[in-house]
Amino acid sequence: MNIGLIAMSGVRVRTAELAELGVTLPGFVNRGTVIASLPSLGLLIVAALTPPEHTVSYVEVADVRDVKEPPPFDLVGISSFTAQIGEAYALADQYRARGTPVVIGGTHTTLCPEEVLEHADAIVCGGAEETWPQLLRDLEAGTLQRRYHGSNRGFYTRGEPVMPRFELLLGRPYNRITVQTSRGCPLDCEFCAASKIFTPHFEQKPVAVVERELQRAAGLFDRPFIEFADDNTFVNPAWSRKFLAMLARQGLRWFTETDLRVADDARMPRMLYEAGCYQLLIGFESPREQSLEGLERNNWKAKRRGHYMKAIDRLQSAGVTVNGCFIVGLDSDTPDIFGEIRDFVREAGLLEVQITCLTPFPGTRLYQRLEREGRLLSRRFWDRCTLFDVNFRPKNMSVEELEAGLRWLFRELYSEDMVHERRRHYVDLIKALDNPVPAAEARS
Ligand code: B12
Ligand code: SF4
Repeated sequence: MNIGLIAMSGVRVRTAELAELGVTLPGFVNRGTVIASLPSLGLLIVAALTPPEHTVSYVEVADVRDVKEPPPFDLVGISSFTAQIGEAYALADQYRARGTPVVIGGTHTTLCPEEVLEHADAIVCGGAEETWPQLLRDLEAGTLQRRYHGSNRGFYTRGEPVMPRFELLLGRPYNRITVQTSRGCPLDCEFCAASKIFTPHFEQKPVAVVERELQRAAGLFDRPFIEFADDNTFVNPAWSRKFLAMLARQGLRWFTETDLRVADDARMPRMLYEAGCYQLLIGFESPREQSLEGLERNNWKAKRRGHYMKAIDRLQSAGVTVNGCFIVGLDSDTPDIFGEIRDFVREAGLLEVQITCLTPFPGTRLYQRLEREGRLLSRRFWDRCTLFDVNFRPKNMSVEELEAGLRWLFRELYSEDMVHERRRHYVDLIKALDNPVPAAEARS
């Protein structure tokens, strides 16, 4: 079979004023350009799970309106996120109208299987591992099922490790190549719509398997910048030390997402730096302790609030930049929160910052609670699940105050002056290092 694997790509903001800021503010444009070109690792894994008798093409669609004549395939597999699911459906409907069978998998499918079934011949909830080869056999035998439930555990312990087919990306301009080291997260945020939704237990790849993937990517691309597509990389100290020792041998630069415990061990920041870590993205969520209360069942982040400043300083003074993430619109947030976040970011000297709006993704505990409390602005707002558009009534401010506050904060934090201030701060930190690693100057 000639199989087309289609990734919905690019980043989205719906509110016009915010979209406008997104293309004018230097700090926002930089990050947007970097991440918008990330490939779909999920589909590279699906491609790797496809037996060799089939031909696989990897296609990216940034805007479905640009697809005038979808390329012909015998089978189409589409990966789904919530924000672009309407576009994925439009594409799926076109293929099905021509008689091409369509399979949809990925995050939104796992969250809203019934809805996705209306636009697909079959859906895959959870990971593709173990189900995709079976699905292909069923299709060829004329016994395709409507639903397949992929693995939700044992990704890295059952069977041969799957090597994503990075070679399908050759010839395209990517700023970063994604590699995954873990799925799931030991924390339990009410709003979480990441890999935890189908991997309830945190699972990590053996370091040797990650090493093989990195070497494969490095063999195909010239000194690739690696973005680890993890939700929380540095959870297990023994694994982390082994992982960093391996990375230090690769000479690669990389970025990942993790939580604050990464700074608990005083030796860790230097190890990260020497292993090529350019940036850690850490969800601080809020500088206000009350706003952190109740975010996860055991209040992990609220209990850590007192360590925020020290942890940031520890990491950044070792040359590792911290991208601090803050969510606005939490239940204890009042209109003062925007100024508090701006002041925290400046006081902490954070080298990068990401502000998002609390987002009730369908299928999450947050969606269910806000629906119960009658606070959703509409029942179906999937194209606005961008992390920047407001879709609910905040508890202690109006929708308009939240939107205006978000815009104000963007202008404060992503302006040219602030971006320069952060760059200068980074250069000063690197200069102050006792023994900078040679790659330091090349990092931007
Ligand atoms: C890389 C990434 C991107 C890349 C996506 C590249 C791409 N086309 O895939 C870019 C930068 C483009 C991107 C954009 C956006 N992203 Co993003 N992104 C991620 C990130 C960091 C990693 C995803 C990843 O690679 N996972 C690893 C792979 C292996 O897992 P997987 O994709 O789930 O694939 C497995 C299964 O789902 C399944 N599967 C997946 N697809 C398919 C298809 C078929 C046919 C089958 C059979 C199986 C299958 O099999 C795979 C292997 O087991 C996650 C956060 C995270 N840590 O997960 C956020 C995340 C996915 N993004 C998110 C969001 C919100 C966005 C944006 C809306 C941001 C914005 N404002 O624009 C856009 C939406 C883009 C869109 N197309 O709709 C949310 C999505 C939540 C949701 N319910 O949709 C996440 C979870 C982050 C979060 N904060 O919660 N993102
Ligand atoms: S820290 Fe991130 S990945 Fe972990 S549960 Fe919270 S939102 Fe999900």
